[in-house]
Parts: sequence; structure tokens; C-alpha cells
Amino acid sequence: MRSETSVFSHSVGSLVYLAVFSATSCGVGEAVIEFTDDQPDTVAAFDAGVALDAGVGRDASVAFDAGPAFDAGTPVDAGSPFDAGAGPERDAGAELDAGVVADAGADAGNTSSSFDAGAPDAGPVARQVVVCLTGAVDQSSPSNAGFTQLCDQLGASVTLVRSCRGSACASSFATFPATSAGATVTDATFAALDLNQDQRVNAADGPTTLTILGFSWGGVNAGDLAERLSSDGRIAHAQLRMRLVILDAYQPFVSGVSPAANVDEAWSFRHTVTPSSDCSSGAPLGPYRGVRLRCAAGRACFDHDFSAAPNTTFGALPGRFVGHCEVPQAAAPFVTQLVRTGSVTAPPPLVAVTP
Ligand SMILES: [Ca+2]
Repeated sequence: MRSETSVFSHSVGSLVYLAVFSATSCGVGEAVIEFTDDQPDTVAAFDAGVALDAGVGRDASVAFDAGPAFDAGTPVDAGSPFDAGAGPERDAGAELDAGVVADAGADAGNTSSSFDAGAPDAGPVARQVVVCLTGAVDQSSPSNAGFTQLCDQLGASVTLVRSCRGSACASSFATFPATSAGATVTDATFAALDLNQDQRVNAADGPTTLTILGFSWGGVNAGDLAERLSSDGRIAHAQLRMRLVILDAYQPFVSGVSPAANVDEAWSFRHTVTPSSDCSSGAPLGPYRGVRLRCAAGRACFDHDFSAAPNTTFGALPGRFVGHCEVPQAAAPFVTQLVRTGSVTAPPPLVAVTP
């Protein structure tokens, strides 16, 4: 029997992970956590610092060469119209009034991702608000490093809803092990939208685009946050464009994410084929692969698959090497471009979206 002391001192956060999986599969109150000598791999797998560590079982120099990946595409420039100092009154001009056209990347085999978002050609430019929901276990987990970097970068140029405890703030919210977004992130997001603090989100707050961005565990909960805001009677959705972006969204026993009724556009960037060195291969119920978007015909839903372009390089990474932990890094240029312009250029191929 492995010493409980060593297990607990080594993997407290991971034990929570195991508990929630057990609770989900067995029913709350019936979860049993037991480590024995014939389960050494299980113990190791639940140590988030091991199981989802980019440095384990892969060529870290390739997989996490984050520089080129985050330099690719169109990074948000502090001097751009998205200057962090600019409020809703800023004049972003035509750059932000781009409509929403997903540019099908010919080299990635993407042929059908254009749509008319109905964005006006004139009038005030929407304020950009972004809220990030990180994966399990929390912001300190190595597996979330790429996502944290993406949200940090976005926070330099848009209104980012931050997760704060006292004066310490993070660029993303940790919702694990809950299977819903919860009140904290919902309330913080509403507060960011309610510019004049009258407990309503409407014309008085100005046109706004909210991007709800989630990775892995947080990707599924991002869908829940969209649901909560979609049905919030205090929000006039005519003035609020809601964009849901999920990055390899995953929770056990969840087969897809269905964007709520008031989600105007939904995007997914994920992988469907597990690389041999995937960070989640040894994790419970792993390897993790992002669940699909579930959308009725006619909705603006775009489900992009890095695995479908195995030889196309995304940042520094060929599609075939994009595993669960690499999705945020590989998707970062597209997410950044999406927030900045409302469109993406040469994204990974589309997966057909069905209900
Ligand atoms: Ca208001």
C-alpha cells in the first residue's frame, strides 16, 4: 500500500480530479479512492504535474516552442484600435467592423466556413470583452500553460474578465471540479458587461461582443456560462453579441457542447487523433480529445480539427503533433484574430456540425 502521506503531499489537486471522476461514474457519495502498489501509474497519472506535463513523453522543444506559435497570425498590438486604454467610445474603424467571415484555408482543406454575422457596416464599434475558463486543475497546472499565455495576451488589449482574490488576479477562471460555470464567473462577467452598473446589460452599455473562451474542462463549462448568460433576463441580447470559443473541450461523459440560444457564433478548435506522446494519454479516462460542437442547421457553428491537417504547421507545430495540451497554443493565433477582427484566416479543416 502506497503511503497516503506521500500521495497526498504529491498530488492534492489530482486527488480532486480522481474524486470527481469516481463521483461521476459511481454516484456522489460512493466514490472510493484507493491507491495500491499495483496502481503506480494511476497515482502518477493523477499528479497533474506529471500526467499533463508537456515535458513528459514528448519532444518539448517541438511541442512547446511557444514563440512562433504565439507570434503567428495577427497578434493584438497594444497600439492597435484594441488599445487597452480605449473604452467603448474608442473608434476602431473598419478594422473591427469586419463582419464575421471565416476565411477557409485552402491549404488546410477548409471550404465552407463563411457566414454573414449580420454585423452592421456602420455605427459604433463593439467593445470587446473576453472571459477565459481554464482547464483542470487550475491556472498553476502545467497543462494549462498555453491557455494562460493566450488569455494573458488577450488581456493586454481587450476588456478581460479577471478572476481576483483580493489584489491577486488571474487571466482565467478555474471552475474544476464543478461541471457548471458557477456564480463567481457568471457574476464577474455580468459586471464587466454592465458598464454603467445599473444591473442591466442593454443599449446604455453600448454594443458589446463577449467572447467566452474555455479550454478542456473549462471548455465545457464555457458552454454552461453561455447558457446562463443566454437565459439571464437582465441582458438585452440585441446589444450583446455572444461568441463561444471552446478549445479541446472535455469532461468525462460529455459528448458535445450545444451553444445556447443566444450564442451568435460558436467556434471549436480541437484535435481528434491522439499523438503518441499526448499529455493526457496516461490520465484517467484519457487520452482526452475535444468534444464536438452540436448545432442545428443554419447556426453559425465552426468546428475546426487540427488532426485533419496532419502536415500543416500551426505556429511551430504540425497538425499531427497537436495533442490535448497543445490545442491552446495551436489555436492562439486564430482566437486572437477572431477577437480582433471577427474572422480567421487559414484555420484547420472543418468538421461537419450536426445537432
Ligand atoms: Ca447597464
